Amino acid sequence: MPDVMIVVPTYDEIEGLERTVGRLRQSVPHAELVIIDDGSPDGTGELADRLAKADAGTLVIHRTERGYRSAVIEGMRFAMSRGATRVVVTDADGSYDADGLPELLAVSQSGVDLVIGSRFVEGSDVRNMGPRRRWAAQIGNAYARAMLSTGVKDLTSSLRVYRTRILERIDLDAIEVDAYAFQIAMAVRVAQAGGTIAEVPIGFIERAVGSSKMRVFEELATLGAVTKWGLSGVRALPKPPR
Ligand SMILES: Nc1nc2c(ncn2[C@@H]2O[C@H](COP(=O)(O)OP(=O)(O)O)[C@@H](O)[C@H]2O)c(=O)[nH]1
Ligand SMILES: [Mg+2]
Repeated sequence: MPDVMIVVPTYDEIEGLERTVGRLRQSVPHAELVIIDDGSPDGTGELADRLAKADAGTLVIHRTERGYRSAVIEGMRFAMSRGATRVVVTDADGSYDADGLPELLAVSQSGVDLVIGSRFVEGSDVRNMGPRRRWAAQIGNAYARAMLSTGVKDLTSSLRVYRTRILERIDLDAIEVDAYAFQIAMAVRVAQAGGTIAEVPIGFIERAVGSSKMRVFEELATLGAVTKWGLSGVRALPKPPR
């Protein structure tokens, strides 16, 4: 039974998946890794099957439905069903440097409920992120910080380590938003469940292969969701890590 489960949602990631999985497995060999593929037309699912066949620590879930949020939640539930105490979620494109994962896991091990691999704290190393995406992420994060009264600098990072004990206390089905807003909603839920949140600086190199599945729509939807939450009094005030 693995203590740590790494969840990698994929949609059309045939170019980067093998390298990303290899780096994650190397960085944290004691963890299991599950790829959640939503019937990618480019053959990512078949590649995932080949990777799983070659490595007992790599697993695959094929889904017929499509969606980032539902894929991540399915991965979280799978991890919990296998008895993991920590769930890592990360992208298949390799943009979040897998070398930083052991440090995130060490912070998680010390008892922090949500550890965020942060692009926007001192010590982070962000490369190749075009000015538009960087600007959108920074403005979006500053707005969410102000609206939700939180000090978390990178609420939209998709490299995270959750303790399953906090996930068990969150009604995951009640989350209706997807993509970046889902990341923010999860931080809010962790805080509301009485959880602790810490940020650890990471290396981030914007994807060099394949293309982003997120659109301007997701950015605008995130601003809309944050505005709605902020005005209705939703706050993300995590307990500081001890
Ligand atoms: N299973 C699944 N994975 C998805 C879906 N949409 C995006 N992803 C994956 O989620 C991760 C983040 O998406 P990405 O396009 O890199 O977002 P960005 O980093 O914000 O540009 C990648 O591994 C994608 O392949 C989806 O609908 N289903
Ligand atoms: Mg990405």
